[in-house]
Amino acid sequence: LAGDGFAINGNAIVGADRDAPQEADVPPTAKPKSKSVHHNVVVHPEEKVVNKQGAKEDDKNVLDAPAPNPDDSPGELGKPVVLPKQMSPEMKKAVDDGWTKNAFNQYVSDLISVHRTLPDPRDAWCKDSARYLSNLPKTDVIICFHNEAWSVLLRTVHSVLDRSPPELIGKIILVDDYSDMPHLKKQLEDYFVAYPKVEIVRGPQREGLIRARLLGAKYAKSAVITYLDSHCECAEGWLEPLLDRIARNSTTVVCPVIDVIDDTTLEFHYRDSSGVNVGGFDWNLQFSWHAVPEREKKRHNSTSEPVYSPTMAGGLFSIDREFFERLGTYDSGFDIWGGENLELSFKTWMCGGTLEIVPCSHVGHIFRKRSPYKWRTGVNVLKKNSVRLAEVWMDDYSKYYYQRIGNDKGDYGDISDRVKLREDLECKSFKWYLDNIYPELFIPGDAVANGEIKNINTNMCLDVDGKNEDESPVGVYGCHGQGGHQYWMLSKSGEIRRDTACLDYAGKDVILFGCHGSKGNQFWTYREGTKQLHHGSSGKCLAINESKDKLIMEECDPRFVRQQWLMENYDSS
Ligand code: LR7
Ligand code: MN
Repeated sequence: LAGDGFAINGNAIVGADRDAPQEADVPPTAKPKSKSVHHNVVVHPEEKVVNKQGAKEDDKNVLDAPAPNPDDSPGELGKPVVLPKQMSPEMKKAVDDGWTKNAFNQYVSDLISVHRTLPDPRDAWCKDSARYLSNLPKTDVIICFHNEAWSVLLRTVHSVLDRSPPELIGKIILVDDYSDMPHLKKQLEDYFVAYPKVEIVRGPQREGLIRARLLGAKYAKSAVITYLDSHCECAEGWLEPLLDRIARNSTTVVCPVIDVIDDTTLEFHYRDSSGVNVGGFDWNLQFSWHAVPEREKKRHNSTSEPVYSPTMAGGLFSIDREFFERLGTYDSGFDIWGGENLELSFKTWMCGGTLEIVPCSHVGHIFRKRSPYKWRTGVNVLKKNSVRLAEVWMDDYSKYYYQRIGNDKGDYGDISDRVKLREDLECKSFKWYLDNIYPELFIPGDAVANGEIKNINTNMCLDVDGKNEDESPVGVYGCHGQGGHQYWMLSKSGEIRRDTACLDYAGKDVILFGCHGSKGNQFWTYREGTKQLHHGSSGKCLAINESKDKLIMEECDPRFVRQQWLMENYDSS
């Protein structure tokens, strides 16, 4: 593993092999424990082990159970906290600073108890304890953070301690990925002295969340590992339904339903089981959510039963520790953020496991609109991770991703170990995965054409500014040959699509709209001879306007060059 860290547990320093601190401060009972934490760990020269003063590891999660908050305290029961419109300049500055540092409303979070209550999001079906095995395995909970807000991090940890059966929690391992915010230093260590189950591991350099998770995993001892992001809140009964699935089959990897904690008000919005989504991905290798497919619904009597999911979002899941190791954990060549969720999803399915979303288990997550922390400069980290993923796991289907990035793979490092892992595990093919686990995914190879759609005699290509979001207007932009927003597919059924969005014309503008598969406004025919793109329901043709900066729809006339388009990789057969 890259990057060994040092473990810190509470505030008294013990038994580091090197640069050993004051032994006198160390209660004798604490010492063997810290050693055992390390027995199979390569000790980094920087490694320091710190243990708490005589804290006894028993099955209690909380030393002093907190007094319940009055129901009208801010944010109790997951209610929103709304700041006044009029704020003093000092308060306004504090609010703005909180947003800048965290990309969520830290000021509001700080007003809410770190032990706040949540509504119980479970269906009645879930509350029947007879559904769960009585002898569930323990889990260690690993929470990685890079510069997380104090109240948010603490609320994450307390939500685990306060709402899990104590006998099911081994340790809570907080992995500090080289944060520099002062409250995450000694203040954090001091705070958790009172909580014997909480251990802090600090990496010696910025690793990114993937290697930080691997570092945390080295300290895990329980049968199951549960990962959470550092801005989560576990709801009542979240853990038992997850562990139950693993207890029944150790190759089942499970995710809770991820409820939304609002980034502005910290309101906890939960989804009931009828609104459960499963994970997918697109050929840009971005994760996406989808309604539970019909074929999957048919397997169940109740919407509360666990459902198969082609992929996971990444941050919140439980996995049998040995199965995780067998799968080769994560690719440690993945940097900072992204792609690891698909890697784990693909190999879980391809190498003998199953991946499920468990509707009875609910954990909230603060979804934010931007990433508040620094990534690496000068490298496209996400692309590098995704290319590693594609090279190792996607067989010939990797080409569809490469088309999306202009066939420029860049330097993605050495992957020979990961290729060998896949061989050793004798995993199934990516085609098997697509056919059996994710048949809903549109395969670009099934398209009649794919790539850019270029207006003849101009250098203008069909382009959409921004995301593949519904109702984004489609226009033209100078052809850049790099895929991205200029990558389109013409499907056999006459859609011009990208991922799940289709070119749609309802009489006004040409826009992107979710593909519905019923032709109509999304039905296009490429007339190879005249190079026209004919629209089904209107009978018009797609053209570029006179100033060559907009799309128009007009009566078809093969003499107009403005109606002539070149479809890349058009297959006339
Ligand atoms: O360099 C870093 N080091 C870290 O330790 C960068 C991040 N981190 C930590 C960070 O503090 C946080 O706890 O890693 C965690 C994830 O980072 P976020 O919260 O900034 O990103 P995110 O919520 O968008 O992350 C989603 O996608 C990631 C892809 O690598 C991971 O899989 C995250 O775990 C994942 N989060 C979820 O799945 C929660 C639900 C979001 C959705 C959909
Ligand atoms: Mn997150």
